[in-house]
Amino acid sequence: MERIVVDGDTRVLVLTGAGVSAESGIPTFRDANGLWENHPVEQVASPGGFAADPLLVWRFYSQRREGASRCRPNGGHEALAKLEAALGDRFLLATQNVDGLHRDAGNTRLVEMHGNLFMSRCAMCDYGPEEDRTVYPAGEVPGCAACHGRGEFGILRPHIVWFGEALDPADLYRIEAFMRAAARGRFVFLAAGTSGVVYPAAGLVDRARAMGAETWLVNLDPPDNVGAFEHFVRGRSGEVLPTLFDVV
Ligand code: BV8
Repeated sequence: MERIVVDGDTRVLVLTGAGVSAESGIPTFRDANGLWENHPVEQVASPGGFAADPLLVWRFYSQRREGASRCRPNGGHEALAKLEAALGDRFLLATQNVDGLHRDAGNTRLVEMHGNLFMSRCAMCDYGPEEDRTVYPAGEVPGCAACHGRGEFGILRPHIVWFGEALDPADLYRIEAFMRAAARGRFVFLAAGTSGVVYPAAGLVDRARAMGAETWLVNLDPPDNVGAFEHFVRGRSGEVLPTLFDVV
């Protein structure tokens, strides 16, 4: 297997998707019987879907909270935490995953581009985002205590970026700033476990390549955008990532 040699002048930006958590037991989105199989995206992961049926959306996210709370990081998560420990500020991890497993594995130089399953905020006022690991029973939509304290009616929503919602500009700025610094030396961009379908995350490889990055993809099978990468390592990220890097 090809390996990525990382010397003192190399900065590494990693983008992960649902495939990195698959070996921890978290269902992916687009594989057969994936998460979206049972629910049309618009219904459970869009502002319109939440406005139309907050009960259904909270049931969908409560089920995912319940499932994810039983899952642990796998060898792929651990390899990325080890790489951050070796590289320090020459490493940044941008994840599309909302399961929190990169945090559990020890990554701190982490951008959770699509939010976090275990955080909630008020859909009406500026309360939150706060940690919230509650699995709400079917038929219950959590209210916002801050709103209620003012005699208003507000409900909580998952702190997740839904389709049609903008990502946090501060997150995008942090990734861009890292890429610009990386472009001044040797810049390695690695994507792992992602079908490269969802933007703007899927556009990162194009931006990195335009800035001179060496581009790598680790994926179970070649996604539609495999051609955007110079190197493609086919396999399970939990098996490939632990031996992919040679830090010199
Ligand atoms: C926005 C939270 C604008 C929900 C998610 C161009 C530019 C900008 C936007 C767009 C654009 N074109 C279209 C859009 C709109 C849209 C979009 O991209 N749509 C797609 C479907 C075409 N984008 C948006 O709406 C974004 N917002 O751009 O807003 C804007 C600007 C200003 C003002 C207002 C609006 C928001 C996107 C975020 C959506 N939220 N998640 C939730 O999680 O509940 S996206 C969702 O898909 C997940 O986060 C997931 O991570 C993400 C991507 O999926 P993947 O992670 O890649 O997972 P997938 O299952 O697809 O693939 C897994 C891969 O792993 C597979 O290839 C499989 O083979 C592989 N694999 C499996 N096992 C393993 C493995 N690989 C290795 N090892 C294994 N063991």
